Amino acid sequence: MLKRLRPLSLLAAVFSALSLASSGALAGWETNMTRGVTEISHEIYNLHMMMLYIVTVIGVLVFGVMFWAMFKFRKSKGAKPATWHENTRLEVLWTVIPLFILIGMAIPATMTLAKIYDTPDADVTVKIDGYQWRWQYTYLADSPDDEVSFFSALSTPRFEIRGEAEKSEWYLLDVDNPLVIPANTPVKFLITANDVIHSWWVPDFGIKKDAVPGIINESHTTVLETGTYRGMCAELCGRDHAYMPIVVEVVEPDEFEQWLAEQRGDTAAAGSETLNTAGQ
Ligand SMILES: [Cu+2]
Repeated sequence: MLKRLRPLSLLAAVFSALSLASSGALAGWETNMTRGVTEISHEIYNLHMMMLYIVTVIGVLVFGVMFWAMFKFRKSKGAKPATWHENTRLEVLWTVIPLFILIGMAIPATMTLAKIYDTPDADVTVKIDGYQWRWQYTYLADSPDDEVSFFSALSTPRFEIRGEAEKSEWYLLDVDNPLVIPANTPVKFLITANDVIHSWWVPDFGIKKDAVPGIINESHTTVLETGTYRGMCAELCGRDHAYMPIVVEVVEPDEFEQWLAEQRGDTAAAGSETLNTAGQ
C-alpha cells in the first residue's frame, strides 16, 4: 500500500506546484517570450507557442514510452530481449510521421518569415544609425530641409552605474531623446551603422535587425498600442555595448505630426542661427 502511495503523493506535489505557478503566485517568473504590440510580434509569439506545444507532446510521448518500457521490461522482472530485426512498416511510419510534423511547422514559420522580410510602403521612414555607443534617428522627408535627425543616448547617471546611488526603475534602459513613432501607422526602418556592427532590437515589436556599416537593412512595423517600449543593442559592439539602450515612444498619429513639426521648427531655427553666425 505504501509503495503505491509514494508515486501518487509525488504526482500530487507536482500538480500542486503547477497549480501554484498557474494561479499567478509565480507571476514574477515571466520565463516566456513577450507577446508584443505588433501584428508580427503576435504572429511570432503564436508560432513559438505552437512549436512549444508540439515539442512538449512529442517529449511526453517519447519519454513516456521509454520510461514505461524501462520499468515494465526490466531485468529483475525476468524480461527477455526480443530478437526481431527490421520492420519496414515501423521504419516507414517513424520517417513519415516526423516528416509531416516538420512540414506542418515549416509552412507557418515560412509564411511569418516572409512577412517579416516584406517591407510594404510606409507613411513614416526612419533611418537608424548605430554608433559607438548611441543611436541616431533620422526621419526621412522628400526635401532634405524637412528631415529631422537627432542622437539618442543613455541617460542613466554615472553615479548610479558606479553604485553611488540607488538604481532608478529604468536603470540602463533610459535615453535622453527617445524615438517617437505614430501608432497604427506603417513605419519603415532603414537600419545601418557608422562604425562597427550593432543590432537594433525591440522585443515588443518583434524586430531585431543587424546594423552593418555600408549596408542598409530594412524593417517595418505597425504598432497597435501607444506606450513606451524598450530595447537595446543586441550585437557586441565594444566597451559600452551595454550602455546603448533603445526607447520608443508610440503616440497617436496627430500627436506625432505635432511633435515632428516642432522638431522641424527646432532644426530650421538651429539652421538659420548657424547661417546668421556664418554671415557675420
Ligand atoms: Cu551597439
